[in-house]
Amino acid sequence: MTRALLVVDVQNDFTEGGALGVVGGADVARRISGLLARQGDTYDVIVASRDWHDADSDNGGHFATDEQPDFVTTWPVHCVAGTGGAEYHPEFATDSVDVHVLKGQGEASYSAFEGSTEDGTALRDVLDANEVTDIDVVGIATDYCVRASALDAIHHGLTVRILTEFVAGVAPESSETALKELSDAGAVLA
Ligand code: VGL
Repeated sequence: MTRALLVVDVQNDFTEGGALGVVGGADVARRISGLLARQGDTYDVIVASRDWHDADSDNGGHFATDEQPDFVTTWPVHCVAGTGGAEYHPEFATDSVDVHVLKGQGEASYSAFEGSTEDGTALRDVLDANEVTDIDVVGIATDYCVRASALDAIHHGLTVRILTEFVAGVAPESSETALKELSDAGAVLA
């Protein structure tokens, strides 16, 4: 068994005070740092993803430009590449992260599996090169990017666990629905 940890989008804009701040986001950043300090060495590969949208575009309709965001398919401008909002939350200790993935350049890209490293290697190829069989998924947001990333991990044939103390969602109801859907799809809620 080769186990990876995927930390999804623990970025300033998805935490309290950010453009799309999720309640509990900063707490998740702190908890993940604690997890890494205690158990980081039990993972063979640690990956972190960041939403990394273009500044000069609506990113395929992902940014609400002419109307109010509906917070389901359209969103306030967030995580624009190179801005403070797109940086990792300062309380997410990234020193043990082996692989950094960027996603969402010109498109929504909820899943980290749509992302790639700075040298253009797709996340799935990083995991395959490391012969990863199992993946734990944590981060923000439970009901959007964590959900989409974990579903893609299952579709990629990985054994998936969602560490539910280390996720935060946009809304309680859709987060609960997402966890149920992930469980039904074969993920273990740990
Ligand atoms: C996300 C809403 C919009 C996420 C990204 O990271 O879950 N949510 N864009």
